[in-house]
Amino acid sequence: MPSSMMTVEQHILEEQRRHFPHSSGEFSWLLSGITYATKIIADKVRRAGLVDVLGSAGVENVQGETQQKLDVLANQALLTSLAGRGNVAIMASEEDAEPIVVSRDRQQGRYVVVFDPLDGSSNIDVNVSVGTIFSILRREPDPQQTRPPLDDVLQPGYRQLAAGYVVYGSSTMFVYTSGNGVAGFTLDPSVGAFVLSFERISMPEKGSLYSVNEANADSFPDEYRTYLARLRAGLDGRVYSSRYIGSLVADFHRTLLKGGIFLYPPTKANPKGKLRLMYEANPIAFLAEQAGGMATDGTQRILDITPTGLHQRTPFLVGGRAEMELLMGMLN
Ligand code: P6P
Repeated sequence: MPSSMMTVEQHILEEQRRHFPHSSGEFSWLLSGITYATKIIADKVRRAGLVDVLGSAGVENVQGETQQKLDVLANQALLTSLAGRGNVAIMASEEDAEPIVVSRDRQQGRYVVVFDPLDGSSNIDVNVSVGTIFSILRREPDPQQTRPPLDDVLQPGYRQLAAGYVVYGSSTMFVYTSGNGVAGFTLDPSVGAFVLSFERISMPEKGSLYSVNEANADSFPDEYRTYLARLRAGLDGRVYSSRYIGSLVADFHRTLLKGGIFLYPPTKANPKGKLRLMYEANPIAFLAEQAGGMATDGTQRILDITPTGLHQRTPFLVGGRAEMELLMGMLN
């Protein structure tokens, strides 16, 4: 099939046939639950100024952050779509304090899906790119229904079966990995399908951009300030520029395609980092490694961290090999 006609669902099926010849295709069915929900989200994001989805929903989420109306809509779209797939036992969302058990599939459901339904949502009102981030984990059947749902969710990132994001930017793109490289799909509004646009994405080993909220620089540990000064002075003849959107998916998407480094170090306000391990750092780290990059918390590989809480935070450093190896050499 010409790649220009390859949809993400067909790509998943091809991947499964190639790497898991005996799989039942239910993984593709699960992924289509995510793509369906993100098409609903994309439609609302694209028309945010015309339909009543801008502004605050007037309530706080588990993070203590004011929920935007689109946060609520995006969360509901994913919960409803995934619960109807018939193979998802548990879902965990940035917007909900505890995991959600899909009662009908609690015994036999083989998947856990963890997601940030609308990351960077505070940017919506000013028309800046936002994104959906997801992580898919295996779940052993629990016929006796005795295992606490959180035990199925709190798995280290190296056990992810697949991960990805949708960036609602100048175009809407679905980027994912199932452990065999990273592929990108662009939503074609004329047919309502995500169509293959990047067969295999590789992160450049050396870039010329760094992405960090410089307003926090005074509270970074000294090594980070020294590192950023080193980049500004030039590395191997490359002088670095700074780009920071303030929306993780958009900042990472640029880093994935152009190289360089994204950093959210420990700060005074967030001494353990701001970004969430389970539904921000882990999926992005899986993608970065699959594209040839690296992701750490400053001391260890993100994917090796054993989670202790659904909403735990972590320092997050992700980028091309050259920038990451230099930083890790300065931190350790
Ligand atoms: P700051 C958005 O709120 C978010 O969770 C990420 O998308 C983004 O990378 C980060 O926070 C931005 O945080 O402190 O720089 O505004």
